[in-house]
Amino acid sequence: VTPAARRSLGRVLSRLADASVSEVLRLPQSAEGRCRRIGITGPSGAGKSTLIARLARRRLTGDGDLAIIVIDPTSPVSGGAILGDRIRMEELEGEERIYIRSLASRESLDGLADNLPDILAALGSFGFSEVLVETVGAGQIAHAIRALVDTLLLVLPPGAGDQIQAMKGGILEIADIYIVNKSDQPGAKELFSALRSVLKRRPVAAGGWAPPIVETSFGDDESLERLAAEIGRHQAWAMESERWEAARALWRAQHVGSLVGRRVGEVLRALPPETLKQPIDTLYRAVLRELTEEGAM
Ligand SMILES: Nc1nc2c(ncn2[C@@H]2O[C@H](COP(=O)(O)OP(=O)(O)OP(=O)(O)O)[C@@H](O)[C@H]2O)c(=O)[nH]1
Ligand SMILES: [Mg+2]
Repeated sequence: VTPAARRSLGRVLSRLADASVSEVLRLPQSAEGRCRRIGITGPSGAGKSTLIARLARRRLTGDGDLAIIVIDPTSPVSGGAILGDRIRMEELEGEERIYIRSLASRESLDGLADNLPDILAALGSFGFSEVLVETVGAGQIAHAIRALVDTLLLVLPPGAGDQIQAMKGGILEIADIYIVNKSDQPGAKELFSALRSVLKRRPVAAGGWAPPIVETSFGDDESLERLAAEIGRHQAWAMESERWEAARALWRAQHVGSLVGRRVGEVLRALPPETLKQPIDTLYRAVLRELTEEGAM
């Protein structure tokens, strides 16, 4: 990322944060499909940011630059600055080929930023070859990010064994790589076994992906190499199966769904207050009419 590209990207992303739907649609849309997306999710304090900081340089392959998006449930708007040690990525500051941006999730329902699909698409059209997206949480948030990435990593700290038992039906269905992080701490082995016994029960179709469990810790470089390699292996598998194209189709569906939802909000807010006294079916048709006229233009 050249300094000029960094500045123009910063401007585009800031503009997207408050853009109307029609402004989003006017932005250049190209080449987003080549960008590989990796989601990193897990409970607060699991060590996700530390892990990303150590992993990032190892994911700089020959074909382009890397972007890191941190969805922050607490901060208002960071203006794209690195949030000091809150996101623990100081060691990447000054790395020319890595772009870091944090986004506020604000009150968005799914725990992601409302405009995340726009941001991810914009990063693709700026030519990034890979994006890492950090989100806090499991459950619903993991499901929401699943639909926007190629590869989903679930990061768990030792002591999460009980949670595993509770979550097995949900989150344990959707990650592509499970990470037992902070493996220097007591409880890592137990967590590993708990995960393994749950994952063993999950059938893998022929030619399908059997999610690996990787033990990592910030002081163990070799563990980070292993993780980087597992991500590469998953991407290679996805590209050879239908998964790659299916993921991109799902991204576009999510993106359009998010734009239509926001547009409906815009239309409703622009209605004269007395219109809202009409029955629901009348209102519904009024909103559809508005959207249809727009679509016909
Ligand atoms: N012992 C040990 N501590 C670690 C390791 N990785 C991270 N930590 C520590 O765990 C704490 C949380 O790390 P973060 O990287 O901020 O965790 P996070 O998952 O990004 O946290 P949130 O963004 O708040 O959800 C910090 O004090 C880290 O120094 C590790 O491998 N071993
Ligand atoms: Mg973090």
